Amino acid sequence: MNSIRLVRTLTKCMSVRPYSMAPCEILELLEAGYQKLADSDSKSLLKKHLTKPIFDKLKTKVTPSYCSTLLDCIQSGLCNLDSNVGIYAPDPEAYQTFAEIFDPIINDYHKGFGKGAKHPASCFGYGADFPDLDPEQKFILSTRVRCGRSIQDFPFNPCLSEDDYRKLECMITKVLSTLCNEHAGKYYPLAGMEKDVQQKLIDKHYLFKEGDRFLQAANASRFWPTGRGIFINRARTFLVWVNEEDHIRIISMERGGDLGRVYERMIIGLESLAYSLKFSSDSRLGNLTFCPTNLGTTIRASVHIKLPHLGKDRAKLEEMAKKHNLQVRGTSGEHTEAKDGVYDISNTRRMGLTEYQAVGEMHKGISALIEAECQECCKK
Ligand code: ADP
Ligand code: DAR
Repeated sequence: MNSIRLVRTLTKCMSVRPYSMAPCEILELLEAGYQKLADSDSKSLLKKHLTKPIFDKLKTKVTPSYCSTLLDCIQSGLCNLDSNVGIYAPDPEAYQTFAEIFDPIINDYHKGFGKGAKHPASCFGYGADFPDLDPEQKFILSTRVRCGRSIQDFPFNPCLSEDDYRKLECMITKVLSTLCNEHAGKYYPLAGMEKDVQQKLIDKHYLFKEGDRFLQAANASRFWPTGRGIFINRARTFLVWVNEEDHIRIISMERGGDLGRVYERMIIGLESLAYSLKFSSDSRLGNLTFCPTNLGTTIRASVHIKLPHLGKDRAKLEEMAKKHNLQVRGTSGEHTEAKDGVYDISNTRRMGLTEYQAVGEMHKGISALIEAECQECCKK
């Protein structure tokens, strides 16, 4: 019965969405993938929350406008059992159509954003409220604040056509070319970029990595590198990623720990783009993004920091960071190891609180970690 229902539904969708496989294949892949996940020791939020009743209820559903399936949402988590989360939204409607699996994962990741919760209206506050975290420059190498935005009326990576990627790149780079003063800069398409130039930008932590297996398994890397690229201002303190994981990533970063100045620079850049582009948002979830971990404020404020004592044991550091709603990543970002004791530590929560509160939570947590490091140092 299920396969007949899915076949009927997907056959209607063929005009909207040229699937790469037949409906019955999709169902077979879902059933086999679910069983493999259920039998695994995966620690992903997908494994934790995708119960059999929820799976059976969702496996024949598709989103109304883009015909995205449950497989489109969870195939990355089925292929990568080491996923932390394991699910992405192939289009903005997926959060509604597949709410039974997205809502418990959102609630878990963002620490208590339950079904009845509503993301608050934007409130950025003032960067001046976040003084330099490390004025003596003893611990923090650099500070970065980023947010993401999706362009209204476009789906997310798995549903974008090659033409969509080109259209998005054209729309976004047209606005980027109007940025002025400190934010003025140049756009560098990934297509045609010399490999050594690309690697240098990645090594300097400006440009996104290529070949992220989680994004590839989510069908987020099709037509690569068409439509992808990076905008860089003259001082290399303001960057915009185009069509990596999200349509737009707006990034401010600089050496040292002056979180307030980095944050203010990101706000001004975002406001300049918001003046000319319409972003995709939801009254309950806030700003919509490809990954549910980035919904709401979409803000990740991070430091590259060396903590000689606390940093000796990553597991202990992660435990201490978690108490402050902070997340520890390696030196080259997510799913990487720390090199030379440099950790990327940032706020975990991005929704259910304002931008000002999310950055405040990071400022408070990093200050607490530096305080603990100094106490450890005095004991020795
Ligand atoms: P995001 O989700 O913010 O894109 P990633 O974990 O993919 O985060 O990191 C993207 C890039 O940004 C990586 O090269 C990472 O090393 C770099 N990065 C993150 N925080 C900082 C920081 N405070 N200073 C310098 N580079 C940073
Ligand atoms: N790698 C995926 C996504 C985790 C969140 N990070 C993002 N969206 N970049 C995982 O499930 O581990």
